[in-house]
Amino acid sequence: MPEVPPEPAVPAPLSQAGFLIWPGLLDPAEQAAWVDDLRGVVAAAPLVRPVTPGGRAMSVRMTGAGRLGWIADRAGYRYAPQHPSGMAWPPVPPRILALWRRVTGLSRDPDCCLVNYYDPGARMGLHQDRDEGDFGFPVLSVSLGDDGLFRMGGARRGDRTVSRWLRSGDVVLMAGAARLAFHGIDRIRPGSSRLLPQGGRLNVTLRVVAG
Ligand code: MD3
Ligand code: FE
Repeated sequence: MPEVPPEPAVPAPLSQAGFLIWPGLLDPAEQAAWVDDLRGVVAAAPLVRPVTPGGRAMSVRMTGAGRLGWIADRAGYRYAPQHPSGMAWPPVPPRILALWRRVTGLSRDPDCCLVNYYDPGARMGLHQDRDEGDFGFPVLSVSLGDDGLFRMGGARRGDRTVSRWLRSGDVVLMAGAARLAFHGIDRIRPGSSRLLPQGGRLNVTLRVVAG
C-alpha cells in the first residue's frame, strides 16, 4: 500500500531560466493567513532598513524568523542569531514551515525565514545569495501583495536575464543551477493588490544556512 503523504503534493511548476514557479499556489485565503502570521513576526522583530558595508541604506526593509536572520551593516553581510536590536528572532510560523516541507519534500527545515518589504519606490539590485553554507539546499520564495518585476539571470553577472512579474500568492523555488543565479527585483507595481491594506509587497524566502 502506498503511504499517505503528510501534505498535499504540489502541482507541476513552470520553469523559467531554471527557476521553478507556481503561479498562485497560495489562494487568497491562504495569503491573508500568511499576512496575519507575518504581522506577528514583524511585531516581535520590527522591519529595519539595512545599511550596506558601503554605507548606503537599502530601499527594501527586512526582518526575519527562525534560528538565524540575514543582516547587513557597516561590518558586512551575514546571518546572525539576533535581530539588529539584540532580540532573538521569533519562530518561523508553522504555516510557513508547512509550505517549505510540501514544496521541497525535505526533512531538513530552513534556518532562516527572511521577510522583505517593498514600498512603492523599493527595489533590489541584481545579486547572488551566497552567504549560506551549503548551496545544495534550495531557496523558496513567496510573494504577497503588490506585483514585483523579478529579474532572473545566470551564474555570471553579465549573463542574459529574463523578467517576469511575480504576483501575490506566487511561489518560486531556486534549486540546482538557479540556486546561484543572479536575480533581483527591478520595481513593484503599486496598487496592484489589495492584500496589504497599506500597499506594498512582501517577499518571504526560506533558506537553509548551515548544512
Ligand atoms: C535566487 N529577494 O531576499 S525572491 C532575497 O522578491 C531576494 O524580495 C527577492 O532576492 C524578493 O535575496 C527575490 C526570489 C529569490 C530569492 C532567493 C534566491 C531568488 C533567488 C536565492 C538564490 C537564487
Ligand atoms: Fe536574493
